[in-house]
Amino acid sequence: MIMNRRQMLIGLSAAALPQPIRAEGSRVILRPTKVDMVVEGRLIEMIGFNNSVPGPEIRVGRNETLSARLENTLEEGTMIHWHGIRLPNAMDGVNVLTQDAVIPGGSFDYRFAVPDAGTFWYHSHYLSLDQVSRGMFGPLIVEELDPPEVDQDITIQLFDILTDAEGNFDRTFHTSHYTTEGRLGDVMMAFSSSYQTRVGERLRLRVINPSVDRVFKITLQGMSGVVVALDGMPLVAPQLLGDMVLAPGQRVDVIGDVDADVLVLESSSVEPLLLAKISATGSRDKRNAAITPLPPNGLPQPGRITQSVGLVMQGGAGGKPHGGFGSWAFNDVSGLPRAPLLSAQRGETILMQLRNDTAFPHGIHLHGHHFWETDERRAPTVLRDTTLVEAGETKEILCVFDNPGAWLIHCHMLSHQEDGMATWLQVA
Ligand SMILES: [Cu+2]
Repeated sequence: MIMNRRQMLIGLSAAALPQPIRAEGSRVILRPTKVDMVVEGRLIEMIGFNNSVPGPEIRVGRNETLSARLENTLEEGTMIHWHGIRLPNAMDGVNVLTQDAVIPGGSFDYRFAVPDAGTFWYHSHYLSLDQVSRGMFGPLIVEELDPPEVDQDITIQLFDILTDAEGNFDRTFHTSHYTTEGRLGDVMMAFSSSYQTRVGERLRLRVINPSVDRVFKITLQGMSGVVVALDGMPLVAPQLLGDMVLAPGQRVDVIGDVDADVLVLESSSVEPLLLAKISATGSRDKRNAAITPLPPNGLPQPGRITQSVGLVMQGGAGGKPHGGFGSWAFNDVSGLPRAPLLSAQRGETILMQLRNDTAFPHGIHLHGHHFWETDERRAPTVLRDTTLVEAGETKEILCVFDNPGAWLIHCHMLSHQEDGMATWLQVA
């Protein structure tokens, strides 16, 4: 569903997304193709998996094996990264570090077990600023063995598109895209897997931000409930639903009861924008059962800290000079250095100090693992795979590096990643 600012305020028309694909026991085929989308009344040429932007929602049960073949019918290389999944390194879909690009006409078989239930997503990790902005992403939902009782389990994907003066997809790149917040689109949107509900229904909303650079601030109206998971990982204590800030790559799971039409609002500016409306028609008896925490995924708890590593974000407009060749750098290096940022023995707990020495926020994403955010006493708080570090802010995270391989850590503002904000680490 695409709307411009005016349409968003006066009414919404829902476009049907493809039916979810169940992945147990059969191979999923993902084929990127050209897709025409209607944006502000004009056809825009995008690229989507299986003729759809977003790509089909893949659903699979926890501990099952996901088997997916990427068939590249594009005239350019590509590959798929499975964001947030703790998978074998060779399946991670990262250019150079874990695989070569799948060439036009080529294919690649991804096959891995999914150890954690939760809300994940997949996207191109090749020329990703360009390919993700053109639509190469989709949800990957790993279902609990005993899912919470809800009337609907709805996926909401936030996105934006940059258009030019004629309203066509703008593929030109300006220096300012790389040195500021990124290549923000002028048309914001949300794709919901359902647009109908009833007063009294209990909904699970899985909100995903696959946009390339935009930090969304989302307010939900018309329902009351709790946040039950962040980046796919259940919260021990669900948090009362309030404004939700999602950096690119992040996810928030909400369970709540419907009081009226459910409005998904972007509330960064004074005048909130309506991104999606799930209309309440009719009603059902409200559920009396309390909303309980989701079952934990059982990730290892942090142990004694054996290494402390600093990661300093540098560069951008107004930033101090640094030693890297790009607009952005980590620790004075732009792009992947020959030596890893850190080498960990399997099972080590490492403290990483993420220091944002720039004038812009960054969403730092670690591959192959989740990590703990910490409080002032360095006690672990919540598990994430992507954390938003505001301008001037320093965050300390704790990670148990128990997944062997060469793993990328980068800014998920893909303009920043492309212009230097990426490095890697080695787990033996
Ligand atoms: Cu960044």
